[in-house]
Amino acid sequence: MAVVTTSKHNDIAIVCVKNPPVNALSHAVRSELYSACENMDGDNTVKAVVLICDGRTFIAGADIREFNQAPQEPHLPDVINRIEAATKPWIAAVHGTALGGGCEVALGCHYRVAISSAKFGLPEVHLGLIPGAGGTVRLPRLIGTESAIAMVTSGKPISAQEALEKGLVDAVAPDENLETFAVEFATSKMTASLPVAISKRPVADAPDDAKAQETLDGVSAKARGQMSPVEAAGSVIDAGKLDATEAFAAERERFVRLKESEQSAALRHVFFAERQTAKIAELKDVKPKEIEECGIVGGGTMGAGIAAAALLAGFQITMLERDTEAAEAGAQRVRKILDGSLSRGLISSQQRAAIGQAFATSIDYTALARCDLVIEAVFEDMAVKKLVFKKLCEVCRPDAILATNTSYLNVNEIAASAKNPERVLGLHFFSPAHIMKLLEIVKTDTVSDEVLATGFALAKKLRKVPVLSGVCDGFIGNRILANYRKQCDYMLEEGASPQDIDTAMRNFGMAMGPFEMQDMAGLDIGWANRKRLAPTRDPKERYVKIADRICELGRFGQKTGAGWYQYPEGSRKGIPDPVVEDIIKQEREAAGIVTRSFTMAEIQSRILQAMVSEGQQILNEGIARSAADIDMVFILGYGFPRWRGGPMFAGGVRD
Ligand code: 3H9
Repeated sequence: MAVVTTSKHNDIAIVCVKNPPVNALSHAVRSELYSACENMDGDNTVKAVVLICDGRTFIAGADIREFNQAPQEPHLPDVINRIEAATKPWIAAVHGTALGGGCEVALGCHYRVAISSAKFGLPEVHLGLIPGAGGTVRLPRLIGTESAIAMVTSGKPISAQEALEKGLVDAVAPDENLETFAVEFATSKMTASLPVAISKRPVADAPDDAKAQETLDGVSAKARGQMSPVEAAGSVIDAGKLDATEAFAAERERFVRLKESEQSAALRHVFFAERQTAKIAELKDVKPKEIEECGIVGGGTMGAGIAAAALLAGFQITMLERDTEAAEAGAQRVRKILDGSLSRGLISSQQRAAIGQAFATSIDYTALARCDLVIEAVFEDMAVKKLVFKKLCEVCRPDAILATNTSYLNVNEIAASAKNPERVLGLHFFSPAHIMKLLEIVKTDTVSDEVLATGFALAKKLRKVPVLSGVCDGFIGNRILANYRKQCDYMLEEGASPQDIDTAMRNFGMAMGPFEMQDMAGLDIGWANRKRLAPTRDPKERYVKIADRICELGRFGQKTGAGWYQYPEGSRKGIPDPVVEDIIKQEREAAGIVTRSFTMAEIQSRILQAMVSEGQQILNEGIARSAADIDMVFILGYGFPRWRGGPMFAGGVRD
């Protein structure tokens, strides 16, 4: 079946791409587009051409699945150059998202029109690539170097209105009737002479060497080890120095080199992994329950974050607290998040008002009687959780779904304490819950498929990435994290300092080092957890006491002004602390360890190995479905560098 079709509207030809789901530029699309171009040039009855797409979007880019195969002619740059060289005007008519190669095709056209909801972007950096079909050459010639660098390095799409203001788009349709608008536009241009091809125009604001270097340094610092943003900026800068032919060749060289890189392989893996986590074969035909009203038990940081996330996704929320004071404090937290969303322009004032109406607090469990779903986010203690579930079972409908947000505790045990345990599951959010994209969905032995499917449907509505986990201490994420930390503690005892380890892991690309991360999150949570596990810990297991001793001094991290580091009044930047150094020294002596120094690579490798071997264990036990799922947990929940593909991918374990 043809993926590119042509029809006529008087003198205007309409070339339409139809390659669902996102009109990616597969080999067939490229070939047929090239032929369409030849045909249009040869057809005397055609005076102008509208390039439009069927379905939900304009071309969303090259077909990423073809990147692992040998490239086939015609290559995309040749197709786009052919469009640019056409003898009659081509008008790209854009709806949805013109991304990557799709945006580059639009740049090869002589004009671009769009509907107001359309977006334009060059997101190749997120795949470890740069635009490879003239994007970095044409874009600065059209909208200037600074805007072009912003687009190619951030990968963030811009709106049709912004594209119009920057000169990327020539006209925005007043309504959704894109084809009619584009045909009218084409008719108005069909007798005019063709505009100078974008590639033949000069770059008006090409930076001098000093400015170019300053830009590259800034991009490099922000990229924290990822190559593609730096290469993308470099390619735009080159485009200002070279003529188009040389610039195309230089861009192509960078693109091909990056396509073969480990970073791009990792980011492509992540692209597909992120879309696989919600595809659970057993749930394919299971209809989720309808959820409208939700209850949240607990208005602390976690409960408030979950409440805000659910309110922003359109749910009705009742937040339960133990007394009016706590309820008001919880409500304040929720309001602060919602007001933040308003001030950042994420919601309108009307939406803010409507969300306010959908939110209530209560100190009486019976207020949750009508809820379709209740999520408890109370103190991390089995007895407390069971008590909450007991009360929920008394007041909630027998079919209401009951979820626990526990990060470590045995959800099977919690479910067993409930009436109708088939409706109980774990929904493990990550803090701040209104921002973090990860949601671990914990499957108990008793949960029904319908309830599990509802968990996945809920994640979709909340715009989170759900990852299915079995029941074990800490589920996928915190269980691996515990081993990550254990390895850090071993190295501490063997001679590395907290700063050595933090620096090594930041250089590895982690958002934060493990010790500074603990200081930020609070050391007391981990301490309580270690105490909980103490009675069942194997006495033969190596146990490092340094963290416990720090906690015994009331040093719980930033919130107490000291933890692994000390924090001078009002500062979030920790400085090394002699008290901690002393404790470490004493514990090393007590353990009879002869200390040695560690290289950064050794620290990174030991930590990665610890994560991979625990991940492997988790796979063997069937706690995680796939190595890719584990990768997503660490990238989305723990700041693992995306460009390394996640711990399993980086450690060579691939599904
Ligand atoms: C590029 O263009 C390089 C050029 O510069 C140079 C070349 C020489 N290819 O995300 P969704 C699949 S690099 C293949 O769930 P949404 C996706 O896997 C490319 N497949 O939908 C999924 O499959 P499945 C630059 C693709 O509505 C299905 O389509 N472009 C591609 O939430 C639906 O996707 C990009 O990086 C693709 N390019 O979001 C854009 N894109 O159903 C990448 C999607 O089997 N794409 N699929 O799981 C996106 O950002 C989003 O998909 C988009 C739609 C916003 C378009």
